[in-house]
Amino acid sequence: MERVYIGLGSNLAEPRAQLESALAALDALPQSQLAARSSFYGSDPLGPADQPRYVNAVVALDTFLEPLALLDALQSIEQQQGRVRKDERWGPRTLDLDILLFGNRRIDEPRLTVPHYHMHARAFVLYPLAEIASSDLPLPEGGTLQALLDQCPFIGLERLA
Ligand code: PH2
Ligand code: MG
Ligand code: MG
Repeated sequence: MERVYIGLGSNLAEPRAQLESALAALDALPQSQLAARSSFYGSDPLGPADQPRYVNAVVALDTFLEPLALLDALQSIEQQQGRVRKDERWGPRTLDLDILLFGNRRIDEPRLTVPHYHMHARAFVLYPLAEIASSDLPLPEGGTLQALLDQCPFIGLERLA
């Protein structure tokens, strides 16, 4: 079994409700156990500025699924929640589920790169992650979560009640 961290994001069609249903769907995944969830955070959009603010969160999932099987399951949850894939990079979406870390593995496949691109400098990933992971959490490429937090100011982020 491996500990996987998954980032959740939404900025369309009632983002908080999108995240709540995603949590229920993650909890129902086969061969997997939802171990922890962060608070929800409001965040300024990264990418095109003419889109609504996001709601973001991070969960810890303990799973026996292999990475690509988990990716398939996450993409099917995204689709069930009305995700339409467009060409626009970093455009608005009803639900985005990103595999951030998969145990201590590095994965470099056409469909999946782990650790997730850019997670190292995104406040809306690192601060929720820090709520549910130890600050000593080792990263596959060396260093710890704390070292990333030290380089990443808490800007454009708001912890939601
Ligand atoms: N996701 C993106 C693009 N921009 N901005 C915020 N604040 N939060 C996100 O989850 C996000 C984003 C593409 O996945
Ligand atoms: Mg994303
Ligand atoms: Mg994604």
